Amino acid sequence: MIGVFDSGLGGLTVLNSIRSLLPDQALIYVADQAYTPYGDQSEATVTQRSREISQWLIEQGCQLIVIACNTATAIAIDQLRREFSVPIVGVEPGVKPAALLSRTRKIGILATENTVASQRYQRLIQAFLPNVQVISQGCSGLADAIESDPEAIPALLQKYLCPLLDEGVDQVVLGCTHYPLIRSQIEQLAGARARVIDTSDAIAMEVRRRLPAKTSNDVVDVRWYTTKFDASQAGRLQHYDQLKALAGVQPEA
Ligand code: DGN
Repeated sequence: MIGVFDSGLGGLTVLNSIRSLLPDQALIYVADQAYTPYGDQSEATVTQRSREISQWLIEQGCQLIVIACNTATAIAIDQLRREFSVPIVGVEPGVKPAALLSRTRKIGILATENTVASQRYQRLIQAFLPNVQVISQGCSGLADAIESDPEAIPALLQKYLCPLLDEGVDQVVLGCTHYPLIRSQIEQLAGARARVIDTSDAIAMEVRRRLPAKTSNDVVDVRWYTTKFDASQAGRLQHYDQLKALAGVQPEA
């Protein structure tokens, strides 16, 4: 069984890629919506939330954890790998494919402020300099808008994406797992000027590579949880039907 988590709905984009590649694996998804967006939380909070959720997923029987969040990967993955013995797969912006594909030698990266400020991210982009100019754009509020305020999305995209296009980037990397949920809006704005790069499928392949040979999948299904609950439900994770709908899963009969 594989455990996947994100601050909210964004990790569903990774979950869907894993389900397509590994349809025989049981999965548990946790949306930490009580603490979304991770992009605005302190490093200590993101690390603590990632630790608690990973612990809980392991207690449920998960043999591999996917941090389906660039922000939590950038901040917490090294620490979690020291603390837990199961394989932990993270996500990171697809700088490498973008650098390989770029003809203008200018690539743009959209991510949360926390990801862009992280040492891990800074190290990642250093590897491609000076061959490629990397323009990093922290997109404060965008993941939040995708989560709960879709009407705010067009203005935020104008603000964050248009300056990158005006600078001449020909690749736009989605460095936050929420952003593929609005891929069509991003592509529409980019038009023919830039290609949009998402790494969900590459992450799924990494999961397949790291999966222990023997995994327990007695019941192959996907279980969905959110940490956001009514006061009356305090202390319990609940199934969250909206997650199923957003993940493109038909409601059960
Ligand atoms: N989806 C997450 C990421 O990839 O960074 C976090 C978004 C957020 O919580 N702001």
